[in-house]
Amino acid sequence: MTDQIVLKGISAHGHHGVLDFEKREGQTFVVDVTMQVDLGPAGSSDDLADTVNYAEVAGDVVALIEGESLDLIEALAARIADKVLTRPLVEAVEVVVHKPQAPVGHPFTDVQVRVERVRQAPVVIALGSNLGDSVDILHEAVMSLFGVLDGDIEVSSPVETDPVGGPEQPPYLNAVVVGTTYLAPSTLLAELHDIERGHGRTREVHWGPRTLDLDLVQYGDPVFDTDVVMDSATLTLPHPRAHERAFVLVPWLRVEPEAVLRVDGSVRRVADLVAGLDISGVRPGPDVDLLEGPW
Ligand code: PH2
Ligand code: MG
Ligand code: MG
Repeated sequence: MTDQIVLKGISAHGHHGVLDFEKREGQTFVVDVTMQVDLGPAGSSDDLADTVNYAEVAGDVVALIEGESLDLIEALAARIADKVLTRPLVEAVEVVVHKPQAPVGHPFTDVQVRVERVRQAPVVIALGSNLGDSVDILHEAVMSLFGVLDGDIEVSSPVETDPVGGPEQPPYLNAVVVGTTYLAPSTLLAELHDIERGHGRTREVHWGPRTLDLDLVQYGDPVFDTDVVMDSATLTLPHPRAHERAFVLVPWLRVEPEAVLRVDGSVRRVADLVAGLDISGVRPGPDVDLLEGPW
């Protein structure tokens, strides 16, 4: 993906620098921000909600330039990059901070630092299947997720669960995968839909039986306040019902005993959520390793 939004020459007065007079009097800082964003959706919808509002980014940059005094423009650039990456659609960012009036002691035209940051977010994905050979399907889905996510993943053992809601249907096998991604939430969701389709999943009966369901439960880390909270037409984060679903929380807790989930704005331990749920509909599933297979 090579689409970019480039915002150049944002300037404001800040008090960053090592020397006393820099902290006292301040000077002009100029910032360029280049964001990797998939512009396909906004290109076809012509809707601001499908892209990154560069005016808001400029506002964030000015607030950081004018904010807390730092010694180094490296630190300013890093903070700007981190802030820009909290926007769900930004996959990577390059930030250049210029300090054209820096006390260099010799004639010069500009000094700049450049940092590049890619998004790297922990993600929690819930898997479910109650049609077809569910053990095989979950194993193949886990292998596909291993390909889509970056680095190691942790996979729960499968649990067998009574269906919750929907029409009368067979029990489910559910599992949870915890991993890391460089993809923006909407891009990751598109990958999950691809994997579902690869298993013959069609989106028909709401909450009906399915060969494979992959749900994005959480994106980012609530402990560090880096989790994405969003409610668009296609994606709600965190998953709006995960906190009340034993078939999600029980396997999640097994792979991540210290897991936390944001519920109505507050960060809750998954262990505490599970303690308050009826978990009688969740039983141990087949004794298999869904990542390693075969059995
Ligand atoms: N998924 C649903 C609805 N109900 N029940 C169980 N036990 N497991 C599921 O994965 C499940 C469900 C909608 O996605
Ligand atoms: Mg689901
Ligand atoms: Mg789903």
